[in-house]
Amino acid sequence: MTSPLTPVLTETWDADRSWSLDTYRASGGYDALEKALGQDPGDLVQLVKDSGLRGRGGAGFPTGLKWGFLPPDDGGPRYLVVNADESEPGTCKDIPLMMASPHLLVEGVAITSFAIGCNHAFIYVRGEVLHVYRRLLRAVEEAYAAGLLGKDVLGKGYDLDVTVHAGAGAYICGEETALLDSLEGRRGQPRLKPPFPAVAGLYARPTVVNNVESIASVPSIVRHGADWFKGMGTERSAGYGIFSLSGHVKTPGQYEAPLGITLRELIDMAGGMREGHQLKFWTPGGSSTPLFTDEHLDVPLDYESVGAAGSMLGTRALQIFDETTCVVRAVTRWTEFYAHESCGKCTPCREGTFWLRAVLQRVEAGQGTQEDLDVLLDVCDNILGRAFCALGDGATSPITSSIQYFRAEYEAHITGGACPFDHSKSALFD
Ligand code: L3W
Repeated sequence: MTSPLTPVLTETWDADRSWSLDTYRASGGYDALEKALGQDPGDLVQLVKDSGLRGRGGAGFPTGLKWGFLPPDDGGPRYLVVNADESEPGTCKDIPLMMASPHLLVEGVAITSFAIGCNHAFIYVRGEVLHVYRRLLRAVEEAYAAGLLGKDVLGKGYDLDVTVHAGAGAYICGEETALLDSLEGRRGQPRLKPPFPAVAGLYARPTVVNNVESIASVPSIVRHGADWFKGMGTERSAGYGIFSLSGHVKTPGQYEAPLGITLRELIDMAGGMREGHQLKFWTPGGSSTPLFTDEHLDVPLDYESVGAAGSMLGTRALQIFDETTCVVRAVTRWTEFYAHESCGKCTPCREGTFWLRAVLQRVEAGQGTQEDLDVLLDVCDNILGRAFCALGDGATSPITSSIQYFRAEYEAHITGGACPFDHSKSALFD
């Protein structure tokens, strides 16, 4: 693991038994909780607002503002739910963070819960990653035993219970309201918004839902202050984040860096592209964000710049492909994923992803027609903005952007009657 520029979240990842309470405390772990418990909760919310921290799960919504949306205390329960259902293709930041430094998340949960007046927090972790679930359970157990959770946390008169919950492995449960339904014991499907979870969330009570990395960023903000955090990144995209680099780079992995860094700089940190190969296309934030090409190597990876260049920063899942990769094959694989994971609640996504998959499989196999490209764009147009949640829109992003940048490659499949690539050379979508 390399963390060349801002090793904050990843600071202790390489330490011996980095996941243990002893190691975490040796590097100042839980000092921020002690500091926070001596402050006014409202001041903590203001601190996070002032820091400019924006949600690290994909949408980039200001974290402090979200906390501030909770209605005034009515004496009933309010909840914090951590979205640890990392499933966006290419995204691999929350899982390594929870494996390497689970106490950073637990400390963030405790500080956030205190700030928003919550006495019961939940961490909803993706079902397939049993090892992460076990590691979190162990960390929570250690924290209870050390008086960092439970009754009278650190003797400051504040009570907090934390429940770690494993889902059953569905991409839709990363959508915050589907996650809440699943946590309540129902089939995970998105709810109509508004009301937003801040007003009516878990068990219809006020609930803050935040991504793992957002919550894990809170202890450092409490420790060092809002100005320190704002001093990194760009004016409107403050701070640092974990960029997951995968695919055709020499050293794939997690690179923690300030927002606003470019792919060119990150590829350098990752040792460059595979020897003798050039960048062809990449995803800035997972497969749900429009593709970029080698023209976009110098786009600053912050919310504004990536948006202005026609994509989304999303989860900072940088999947990198060189010229040996067939873009039609890559997009077909992603579309198979979306069709499989569509929850079926709304017609545009359920039916649309079914047909997108069928048409793409035909085109990829060299059995498509020119008309199929119009059909693909037309189906995408009928999903975009009409699906019940963001997952439908996300399914269209790789298709429309790849046709925009690589139409000739689609046409080569159609006119040549076969895929022109030798997939063994890319070795990513065999
Ligand atoms: C109260 C208002 N709260 C907005 C809250 C809302 C949510 C947050 C962002 O999609 C993206 C998506 C994927 N009062 C509010 C309010 N909120 N207005 O702010 O909301 P929103 O609707 O902008 O986004 P979202 O539905 O949370 C998330 C993209 O992330 N993505 C996918 C990520 C997938 C994972 C995963 O695998 N688990 O993270 C990748 O880029 O396309 O655009 O909390 O309640 N007036």
